[in-house]
This record gives sequence, C-alpha cells and structure tokens, in this order.
Amino acid sequence: RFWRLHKFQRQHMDPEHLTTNNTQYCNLMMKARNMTKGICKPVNTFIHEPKEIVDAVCQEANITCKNGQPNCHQSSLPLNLTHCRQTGASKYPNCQYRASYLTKQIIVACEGKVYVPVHFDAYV
Ligand code: T3P
Repeated sequence: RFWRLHKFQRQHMDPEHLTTNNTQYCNLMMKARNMTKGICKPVNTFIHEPKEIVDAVCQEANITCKNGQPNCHQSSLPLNLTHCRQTGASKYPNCQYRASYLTKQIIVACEGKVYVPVHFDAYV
C-alpha cells in the first residue's frame, strides 16, 4: 500500500516545471521517472501543481473510477498538466512521446489511512 503513493509521486507529480512549449519534456521525463523500462508506458499525465493541491483532491466527493471502484475524486479547479502520449514511430527502447499542455480538472483514485492519490484516472 505504502509504495503506491510513492509510485503516484514518481509517475504523476512535477510541481517544479511548468513548460508550455518544450517538445522534449515527455521524452526526458518519461525516462527520468522510470516509465520506459521493460516497455514504453503508452500514456502518462504529469501534474504541475503543489503536492498539497493534488492531495486535497482526495477530499472532494467520491465518484466512480473507470474500473468501477468508488474511490475516485475530481478536482474542483482545472490544474496545469502535461499529457504524454507515445508516438506511432516510438519503438522500445527508444520511447518517443508527444506532449500536450493542458489545464483540466483531474480525476484521481485515493487510498490509505492518510487518504492520498495512488492512481491517475483521467482528466476532464
Ligand atoms: P497509474 O495507475 O500508475 O496512475 O491507465 C493506465 C495508466 O495510464 C495509469 O497509471 C494512469 C495512466 N494515465 C494517465 O496518466 N493519464 C491519462 O489521461 C490516462 C487515461 C491514463
């Protein structure tokens, strides 16, 4: 259980950067955050907001996750995101991504005694 929240931090949190024009962002970050080991993770979203803001999404009303579980929550406000999607030409181990810079509400799944995000479900 404990490792899942660290996995969320590694895969989805990037409060330091807020770029809107760096075409290399996804190529660099997907590798730096260990999502290009074994396979190229096909889709991944980074959140450019402070941890407190993202953790607080777990306090919003419960909604149903894509997998049918009831522990998802939607941010009331749009957040700054970079969405990374693998390109058609991408071939492991040379994982290649296209970056989209978005400001959207996020849906995350939360778990734990300290109830925090463990999975990125979608943006809307
Ligand atoms: P994780 O559960 O580790 O957060 O859905 C499969 C994975 O893709 C899942 O990883 C979440 C991730 N994902 C995004 O990061 N952004 C998206 O918009 C979608 C649909 C999935």
